[in-house]
Amino acid sequence: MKTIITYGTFDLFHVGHVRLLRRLKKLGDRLVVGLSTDEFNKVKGKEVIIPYADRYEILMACQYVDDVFPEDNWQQKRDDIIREKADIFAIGDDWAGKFDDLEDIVNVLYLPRTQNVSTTELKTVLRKIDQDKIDEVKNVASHLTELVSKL
Ligand code: C2G
Repeated sequence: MKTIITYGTFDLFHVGHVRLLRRLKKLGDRLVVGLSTDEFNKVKGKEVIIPYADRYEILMACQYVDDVFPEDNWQQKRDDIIREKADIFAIGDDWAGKFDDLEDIVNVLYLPRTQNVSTTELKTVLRKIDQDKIDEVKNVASHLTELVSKL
């Protein structure tokens, strides 16, 4: 039984996350994910949209994921790897080199990220949609005000 372990926030679950999890599952038999808690995301400096309970449920529904546990600090990886008997620690290459210190107990891999999609970009698009809607409502309101003033 070859176990793969990875970590992340997985906010606004998107195709970049799916492709990474699919690739990770292909490396072994069992994939376990350390999911960053809402509190730990504050430590990571990340503003999350989707709360931990929902991000947990979404990941557990993913066919590539066998188990999810909370990631609430930077130091827990070594203990997690030993508890889960992980053979491979893998994560996107935006973290290249950051976890090489774990090489004494696990095979560390950095995989290419999926280009042109990220939670940050999705948030920007969502904000833009909001702003467009606000502008549209403002235009309608000013048009109505103009019409009423002519009555
Ligand atoms: N990812 C990807 N392609 C993207 C976006 C993300 O391959 N377009 C990968 C990331 O490289 C990471 C995983 O999907 O391996 C989860 O991404 P994030 O939720 O952004 O993870 P991050 O906040 O980097 O958390 O202790 C490690 C951290 O918890 C990692």
